Amino acid sequence: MAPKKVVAEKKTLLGRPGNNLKIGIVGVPNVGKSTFFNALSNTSLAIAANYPYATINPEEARVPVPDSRFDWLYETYKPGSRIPAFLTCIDIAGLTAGASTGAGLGNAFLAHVRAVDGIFQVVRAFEDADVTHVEGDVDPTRDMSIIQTELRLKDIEWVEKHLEGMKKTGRSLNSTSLADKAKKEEIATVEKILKVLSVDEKDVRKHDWSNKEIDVVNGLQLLTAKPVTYLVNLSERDYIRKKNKWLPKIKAWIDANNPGDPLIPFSVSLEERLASMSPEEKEEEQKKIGAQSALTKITQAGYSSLDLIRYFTCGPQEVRAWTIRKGTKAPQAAGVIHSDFENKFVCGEIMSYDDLREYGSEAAVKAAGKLRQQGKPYEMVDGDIAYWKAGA
Ligand SMILES: Nc1nc2c(ncn2[C@@H]2O[C@H](COP(=O)(O)OP(=O)(O)OP(=O)(O)O)[C@@H](O)[C@H]2O)c(=O)[nH]1
Ligand SMILES: [Mg+2]
Repeated sequence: MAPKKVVAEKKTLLGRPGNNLKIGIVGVPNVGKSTFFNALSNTSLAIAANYPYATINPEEARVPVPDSRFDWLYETYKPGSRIPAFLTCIDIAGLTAGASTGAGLGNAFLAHVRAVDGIFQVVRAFEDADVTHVEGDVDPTRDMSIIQTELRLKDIEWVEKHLEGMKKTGRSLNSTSLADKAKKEEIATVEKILKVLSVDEKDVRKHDWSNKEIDVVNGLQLLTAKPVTYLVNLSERDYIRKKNKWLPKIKAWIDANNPGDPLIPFSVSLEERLASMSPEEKEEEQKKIGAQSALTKITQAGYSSLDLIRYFTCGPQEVRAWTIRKGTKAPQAAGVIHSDFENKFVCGEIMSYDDLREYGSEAAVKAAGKLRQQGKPYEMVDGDIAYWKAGA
């Protein structure tokens, strides 16, 4: 008998489905969130002439995500216009201890966090007597614990409420009908989520869920299910010399509490300074101080934390990057450009960026048989270059 073919199950992504994802800037008060946000949106405003909608409203900015592949395509096609991939960032007010029970801007804050898909958590590791710390002194890991506790408490409250409701309507469930069986399974998963949060004291995203469970987790839109990128705000001096007394402790805290979450040291005051300069001045300043702005690294990390990838459309008029979620199929990827492309999808002519790089021109890629027609089941790969064909 032939061995049974084992097909690895494709992991469902945590989080809301869709391609239009947002990242929120979160932290305790006065750690430099808005200053960082302004540096980010200045960066997008500085090139706003080229790209529409850099700033959507004062708290929301679309920040270009640098990509060397995109730059190369632009140099190669020399189109009239270029539109890179964007990361939508949202500035959120500071979170204080007790927010989950309504302290400070408590519930409003948590509603804002619920509305984003990922978190940039700004952690203050700079000393400045002029900048008040709500907790009295600078202590980054205490601040990280505060945020984690508040988000977790809110999740616990949310899940408990949900569970209560489910159990109430579930009383009459019997095991014979399929729908009732599914309902029971769902209750069991919600109970497990509650256990992970309250007994294991883990963030939801740190548990290895099955696909079936992920469907339930995603339905609940939990705060601790959202990916977190820790941005540690250092003084300019510490950032330049790559040394800070808190950094080892912060690393250890992440390893102990949320292993694997990315940590990026940066300096908000340096970014603020650089953001106000012309590109030439900025280049010169970075050379002079011997350190680079961390914004590129930060936006790239935020983008990939949301499981976003991009494909390109290239031509003499425009080179453009389109943001999609990992695992997106060709018709939905085409639909990002226009819903007609999805509804009347015929096929895509697709080549990989690497092949174009290797063969040097579209014609050469085609001659090598590497420009392929892809149908509806095709799953997009990061860096694909696509021409869509849609019916009339
Ligand atoms: N020394 C120093 N001061 C900073 C830095 N970042 C921000 N500040 C100052 O800290 C104060 C608060 O900065 P914001 O960016 O408004 O802080 P925030 O985190 O948005 O604060 P809330 O919105 O109130 O939670 C301002 O006076 C900033 O000038 C930094 O990197 N170094
Ligand atoms: Mg602020």
